[in-house]
Amino acid sequence: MIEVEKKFILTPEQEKSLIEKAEFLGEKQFTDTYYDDENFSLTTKDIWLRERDGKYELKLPMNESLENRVSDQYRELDVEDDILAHFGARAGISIKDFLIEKEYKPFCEITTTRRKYKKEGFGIDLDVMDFGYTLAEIELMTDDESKIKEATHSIIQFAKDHGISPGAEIPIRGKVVEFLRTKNPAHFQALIDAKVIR
Ligand code: V4E
Repeated sequence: MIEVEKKFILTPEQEKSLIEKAEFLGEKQFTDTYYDDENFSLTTKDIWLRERDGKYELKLPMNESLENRVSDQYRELDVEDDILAHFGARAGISIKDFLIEKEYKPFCEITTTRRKYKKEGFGIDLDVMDFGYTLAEIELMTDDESKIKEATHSIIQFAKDHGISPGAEIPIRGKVVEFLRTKNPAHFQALIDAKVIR
């Protein structure tokens, strides 16, 4: 299954409309630490390596090239051996030693409080971050890469039904991008130069 998701910044009224009659699935808090080297070798290729509450996860772009990106879809690896294999790490090395060898260091730490809801088959995540940023994500599962566009369209329609217009001309900044914009302008600029963000 492929998770198609779209981020939104909501007004209190839009949030109220979205969660009205939605099923509340629970609240959780997690802390993410993101890693890269001093040349931003990973993130300028749109590769995101993080430790979430002690568990390593890697998000890889599904687009063929940054210039030809068809959607903001990522492939996710959450098994340490798969992550190490992706990087071609030598056999038997621990992920901690691999990070040291590659000089991948933490560049961002974010604690998120997430409330999860379900409504009409759509997943809704309301995220509040510890650095004063809030985001909503609407998600839909699909079983086929060819249906990503269709799923994205359904998400946009669902949002519109709740008075939320996506504003396609300005992509919503994810939490890490917003963190870098405010706290590490040099890294933020490197992502713009690499066309990972605009
Ligand atoms: C994919 C990505 C980053 C990694 C963080 O991903 P995100 O979905 O924002 O985090 P989160 O906590 O919601 O993960 P989940 O719990 O759903 O697994 S950091 C930047 N990106 C990509 C990105 C981009 N290319 N452009 C913009 C404007 N924002 C984000």
